[in-house]
Amino acid sequence: MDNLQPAPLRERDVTRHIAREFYKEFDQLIESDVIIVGGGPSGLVCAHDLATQGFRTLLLEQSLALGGGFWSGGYLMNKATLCEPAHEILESMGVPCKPVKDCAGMRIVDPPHATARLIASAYEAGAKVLNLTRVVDLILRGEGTLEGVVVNNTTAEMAGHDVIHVDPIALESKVVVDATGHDAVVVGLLNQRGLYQTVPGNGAMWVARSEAMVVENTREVFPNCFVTGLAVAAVDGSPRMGPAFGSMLLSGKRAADLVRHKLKGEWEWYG
Ligand code: 48H
Repeated sequence: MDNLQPAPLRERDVTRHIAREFYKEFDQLIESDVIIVGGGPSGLVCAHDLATQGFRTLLLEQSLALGGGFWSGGYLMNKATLCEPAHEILESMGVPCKPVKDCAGMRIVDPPHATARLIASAYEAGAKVLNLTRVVDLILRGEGTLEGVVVNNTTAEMAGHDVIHVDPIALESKVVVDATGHDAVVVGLLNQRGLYQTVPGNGAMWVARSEAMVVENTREVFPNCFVTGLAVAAVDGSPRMGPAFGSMLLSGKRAADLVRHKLKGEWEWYG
């Protein structure tokens, strides 16, 4: 690139084309095959895999930045661990996963690099993203058929309804994936509506058991509602794992696989 001279843009055009592009795309996002709530590692892998297979995939994230808790390792140290074979997911995206001498099955990654590639890969696969968008309720019809989520702008929600009263809007989908980590927000909302048991929150730390249980228990917890990542431990009360992210990636992959079966009509209800 030899020419570094910036093309002269005009203010009204900048505003106009941001608005046009946003609303043109937004119109397509009102109805999706799958809505994934939460843009942490599990949600990003799930979004990548489903979008790769051609499903209309919408990822909703309440924060400005995607990535959830994967920007750093524990205690503000920016190295994180992965259990094998989760490293294959990151390596396929170009992220080095260093083996650890004397610690079979463990890999070390740079979380900012891994997170940046997970985000880029989800986009490259065709997933659509709405950030600063908080899920605050569910669309439920009849006896409790889940048909999407109700969202609001996070900043309006943070101000509180007594300060800014803005009504939320609804986004429809065939399936909703709860990838909200510790809070298991979607399952919590089902609980508030009397449709699911109490969400106990994750149990005390036990890495090996926790990682195995998260992957194994990634599932459809309610018709059309799947749970992935740390939200699985929150829903089941199973142990936490600290800065070990392998099961987040593997769970996101498993959730995508289960959702694919569901969307292809290969089972009705996988309880
Ligand atoms: C929209 C929302 C809402 C909402 C929350 O916490 P995450 O990184 O989740 P996982 O499960 O992909 O990964 C967990 C991992 O990061 C972690 O914390 C580990 C392994 N901890 C172990 C331990 O022992 O503590 O991402 C969840 C995302 C976040 O970005 C939230 O902002 C977002 O979900 N989110 N988005 N609407 N209502 N609630």
